[in-house]
Amino acid sequence: MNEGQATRDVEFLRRALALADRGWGQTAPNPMVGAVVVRDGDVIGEGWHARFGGLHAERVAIAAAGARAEGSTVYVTLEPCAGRGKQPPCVDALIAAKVARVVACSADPTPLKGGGAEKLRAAGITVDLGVLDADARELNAPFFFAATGAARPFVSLKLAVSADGAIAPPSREPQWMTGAPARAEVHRMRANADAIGIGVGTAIADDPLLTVRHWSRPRVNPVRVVFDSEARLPLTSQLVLTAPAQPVLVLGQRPDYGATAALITAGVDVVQVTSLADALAVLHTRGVRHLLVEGGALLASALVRESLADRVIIFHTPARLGPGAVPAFVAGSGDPLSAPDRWTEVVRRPIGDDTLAIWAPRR
Ligand code: AOF
Ligand code: ZN
Repeated sequence: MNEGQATRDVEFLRRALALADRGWGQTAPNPMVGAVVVRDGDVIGEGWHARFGGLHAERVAIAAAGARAEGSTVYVTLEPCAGRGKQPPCVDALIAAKVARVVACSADPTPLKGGGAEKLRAAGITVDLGVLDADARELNAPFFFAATGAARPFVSLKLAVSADGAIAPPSREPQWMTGAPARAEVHRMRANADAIGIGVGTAIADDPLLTVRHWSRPRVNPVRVVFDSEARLPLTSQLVLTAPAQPVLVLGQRPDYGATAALITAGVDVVQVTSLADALAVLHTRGVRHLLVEGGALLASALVRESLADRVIIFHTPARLGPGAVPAFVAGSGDPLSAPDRWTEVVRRPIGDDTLAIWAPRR
């Protein structure tokens, strides 16, 4: 393959990744997938997997291209599927359309749908797999993690950190540190999670609602989870007051009997767990494949220490909180701020006046 071709492959797959992103919040537990049909250098069809259970990206893109798809190259962010699920195999549609070549980012890791590349090759279609593989896997990291058979959710840990490394002022008074663009990004991230978790200290200090706002509605609203050893979540908290309309789950290790009864009466689900790892296992049995944890320092530190954080998402703000402020992590946690050598930075970009950094553990 010549260099020009390789550059064009990357360009069209970047376009396909951008299309995949349009399924954000709508496809879980399926991945987001995008596809572009190209003939003689022109885009003649585009598509994406818009919603769980709905048409796959390639079928949408091929339908848009119509008869011109014959002899074309199809760029797709996931290996075209070989098996029947809610949708029929995409390989059948590609073979029927007589496309000449398929370029895909990542192999489909599922037993049901994997193996498409081989089937396409057997039908005489050229297949190139693995272009922009890392980008495509990052977009759907919780999906690829689930496909490894892990018995816990993929855990993203999000925090806003001041220029002096703290998450709250000495008073613990809740205080907005990040700008509006960063806040909107947090709501976008919430829309891609099955559950949003916080420690009870944060629930008491900040009294958050943990819903998706400032972003389009996800297909399924994330369940709100409080890691709350003794079931101290106040009955007057916003979480409890809104529990009848939108589920709240309290995971406690030694939940107080009376407090538990009162929370249950208020519509909160309370489950006794034996450890943090057990709490994650409970969430997994309830179908949570992606948990977004939003603090505080104790929960964040425990997740990092126990190697249960798959991404650490840090919004660095220019604000300073001064001496006595609450540090982002407990000393010795092995977090990306104090032990960056243990982490790989997968994203760093400005967002308004803040900087977004995303870290993945080196495992
Ligand atoms: C593709 N193109 O656009 C998507 C794929 O139940 P189904 O039939 O919708 O299958 C879902 C599975 O298919 C999903 O877990 C993943 O393995 C694959 N997703 N494959 O060829 C697509 N969304
Ligand atoms: Zn498919």
